[in-house]
Amino acid sequence: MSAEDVPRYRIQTVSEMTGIPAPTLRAWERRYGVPTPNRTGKGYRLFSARDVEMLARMRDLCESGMSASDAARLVGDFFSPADEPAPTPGDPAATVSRRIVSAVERFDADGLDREIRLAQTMGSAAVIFEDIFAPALREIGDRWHEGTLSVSQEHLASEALARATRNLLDLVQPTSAPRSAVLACWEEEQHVMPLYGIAFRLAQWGYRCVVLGARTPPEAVAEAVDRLAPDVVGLSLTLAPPEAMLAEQARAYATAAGTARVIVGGLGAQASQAVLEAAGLRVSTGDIEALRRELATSAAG
Ligand code: B12
Repeated sequence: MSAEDVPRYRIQTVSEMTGIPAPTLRAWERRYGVPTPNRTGKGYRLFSARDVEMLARMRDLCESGMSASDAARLVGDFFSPADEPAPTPGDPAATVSRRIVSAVERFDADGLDREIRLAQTMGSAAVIFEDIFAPALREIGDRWHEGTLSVSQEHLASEALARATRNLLDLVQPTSAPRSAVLACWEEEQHVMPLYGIAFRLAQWGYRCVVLGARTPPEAVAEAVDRLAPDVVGLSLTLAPPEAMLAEQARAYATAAGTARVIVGGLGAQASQAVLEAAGLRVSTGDIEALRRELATSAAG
């Protein structure tokens, strides 16, 4: 028996550790068998560390709006995996990220959904995206680029992760926020996931984000700015076009944004900083703390 499975905690202790009332703990065991703790000779429940972890996950899922029966099924599946790799000790986010990749390798669509739903309980939305979804996306995409994962596997993963990311953003978006942002990909840009990475950060800083998505030309940005009057326009550029075309497009985006503050980020933006700045656009170097400070200053000013 591993240390995690040793029965040690009485029900009151577990209730204090997890914040779950003791009657709820008994009800979850009775209704769903989640978890099924050992009993002492006198019949008192004794929970293991694994049981406590299971309960904490169950609590998080219920708090995020899932029904107790769905949460129990998910938690039960995760803690008794059949043919899936066991979680390895160490960083839990990295472990779940690897399990997402591994589900894609097996083309296990249900397993992929389970891992993604579990990931959604593992911290703030920005952390879930940056520490779990983005590393999985990068690895899956890189393996597709090098030919060790098929187009079909890449699509399976991109679609599932994109759906989960959008749902997560809907959940965490502030509703009546004092500030707003319009986020869009540069003309011809298809890498849309980086936009969501920045949306989670902006949501955390109190911005309501409208995501226009892939391939958004300056005219479309202009219309959104006109209708929504955002404080910030965030543009994502991964693959930059040739320099002369980029400079022309950059000027068009600067005009389209009007008085809103424009920030361009992404791999392509960093590589073309001088051209973009010459057109009056501000380039994010990827230092998220610097961006937070900069936006806070401009919002105050
Ligand atoms: C997934 C992926 C795809 C998917 C995209 C799915 C989708 N709907 O988004 C698909 C399969 C469609 C794809 C297609 C292509 N891809 Co691709 N793709 C990737 C991959 C693996 C991951 C990209 C990603 O989602 N990263 C996750 C995000 C969260 O991270 P990020 O990009 O670093 O973004 C962060 C910051 O840059 C910053 N940021 C980004 N934007 C902004 C904006 C603002 C305002 C701010 C403040 C910050 C900010 O914040 C983000 C969050 O932390 C990368 C390789 C990699 N390891 O990154 C290649 C990569 C980007 N792709 C590449 C290429 C070449 C292509 C294709 C041309 C391949 C082809 N031959 O068809 C096409 C082109 C599509 C196009 N015209 O846009 C190259 C680009 C090389 C380059 N820069 O010159 C890369 C680097 C792969 C490589 N090693 O060669 N790709």
